[in-house]
Amino acid sequence: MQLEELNSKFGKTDRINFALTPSGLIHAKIQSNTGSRAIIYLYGAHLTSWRNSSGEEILYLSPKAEFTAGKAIRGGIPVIFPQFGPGKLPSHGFARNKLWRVVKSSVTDKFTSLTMALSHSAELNKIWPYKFSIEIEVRLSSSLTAVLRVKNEDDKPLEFQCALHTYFEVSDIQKVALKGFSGLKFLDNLKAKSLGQESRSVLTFNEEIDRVYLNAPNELIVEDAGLNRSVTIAKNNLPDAVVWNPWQEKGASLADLESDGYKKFICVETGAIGTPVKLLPGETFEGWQELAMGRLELPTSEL
Ligand code: TA6
Repeated sequence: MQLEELNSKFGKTDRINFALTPSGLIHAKIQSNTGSRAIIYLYGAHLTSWRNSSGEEILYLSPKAEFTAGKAIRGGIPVIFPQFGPGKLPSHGFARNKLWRVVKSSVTDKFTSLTMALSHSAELNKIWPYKFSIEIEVRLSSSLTAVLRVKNEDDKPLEFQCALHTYFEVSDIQKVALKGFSGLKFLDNLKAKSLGQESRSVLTFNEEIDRVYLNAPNELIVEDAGLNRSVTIAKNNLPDAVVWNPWQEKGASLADLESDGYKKFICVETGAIGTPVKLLPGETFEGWQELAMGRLELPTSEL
């Protein structure tokens, strides 16, 4: 669908606007009634920016991110489907590297929402022979919600993994603390997916981490002492939470990450990974995450 048609069908005055970017990709700029803003590309249905009403950016987007077909945008919230990590399909599946279509937009006094969808096709059938549709609904108010829905359009069972691979911008990775992971079992991608158990009540970082925490609580917290900022992650039906930072050596090996870029983000990714989702013909999966930004409770000594 061309730009003019997108804006005439789904644009909403100053709340939802589609534009062509220098890379040739189209994105939507959306704004809530509270003044928060977000940017979502049709490519990958990829959220690349979320700013609160004060204009503070909360997601990390690499300055070296590539906006070219076939390459995932480094940062923001890549949509991971139907496979997490390496496997029969290219790593992290195909959804983040495909052009999605806009299917719905709405503006209410509570939020601005935009829904994009991707369906099975002859091209995809060659690598993943299942009839499906996936959609992501982004809802922006003072918080940012992403709802994932997958429908089995086939006459046989459908099995998949999915995740919202969120990159949070931070002041310095060594000033970040994550809460909600205490006691969780995890698959350690740095040790051939060996099973471990988290003993810490607060996760802090001084080396590479790449763990799929299984059956995580439906509320997790990202704290950044450098920005005096906390982001609460609420989730539903996305049981697992991946924590990833490549640290210096692996970070330097990523061509689309700035040098020392590892210092500026932490990935906390909600998803259904440890136990793939199974849908019978006609069944639909729905999972969502809601991100809400707040300020850290300053210790009384600093008040
Ligand atoms: O976030 C977990 C992870 O699977 C890591 O192992 C790392 O590969 C990361 O995703 C980024 O993957 P990408 O394919 O986007 O470079």
